Amino acid sequence: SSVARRGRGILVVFEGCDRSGKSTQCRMLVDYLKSIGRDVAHLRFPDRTTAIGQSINDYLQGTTELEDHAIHLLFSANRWESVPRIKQLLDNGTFVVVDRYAFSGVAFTAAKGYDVTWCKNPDRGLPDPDLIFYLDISTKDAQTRGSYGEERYEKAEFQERVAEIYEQLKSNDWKVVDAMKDKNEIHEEIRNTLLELEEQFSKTPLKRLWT
Ligand code: FDM
Ligand code: MG
Repeated sequence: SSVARRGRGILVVFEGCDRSGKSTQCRMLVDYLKSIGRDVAHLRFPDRTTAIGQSINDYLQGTTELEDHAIHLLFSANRWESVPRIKQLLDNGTFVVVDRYAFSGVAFTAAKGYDVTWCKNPDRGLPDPDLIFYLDISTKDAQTRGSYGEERYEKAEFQERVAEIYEQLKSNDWKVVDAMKDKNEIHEEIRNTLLELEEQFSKTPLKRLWT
């Protein structure tokens, strides 16, 4: 295009409990960025399309059992295997919008009773998201959106513990969004935040997570 290069792309992550609307908001943001002519890639973790992702999928669907630490490391490996692609996209000035990231990894394993620091270690050094949108919803409200699915972890009691770990992980720079608001209102809030901060981030080098 004839537009001057704007610097690197922005890494945007969506986190939140099941039924918080993450996937909807990711889609809306990706569609919006495309509509204004931006290059954008939409990723989600777990990425079930790879060999590692297939093992994760089997575990989530309950067709296989895996030891808790082992599955944790597979989720992390599933992120690491996509790092070359993420870096390349960002280098090319592409927005990367990600549905779940290392925070899900920590929240779901720590919710089983494991040490948060241990859970963070394998993901230390991943590309650090520029923006983290946390879609905040109570487990009660999430349940009013219809019953949970059939996959592992889709139980109210477990989701409650996941939410507690997210609370511990949240830092000041997370953008916490009230997930009970109207989805269009949430989308506007998110895109405004992104457009406001885009220039600033595109000029700062990508950092490494938890280092
Ligand atoms: N999940 C997801 C984890 O346990 N660890 C991780 O690192 C990630 C990325 O996998 F229950 C859990 C969260 C969820 C399940 O996620 C599948 P999706 O978003 O429903 O596909
Ligand atoms: Mg799910």
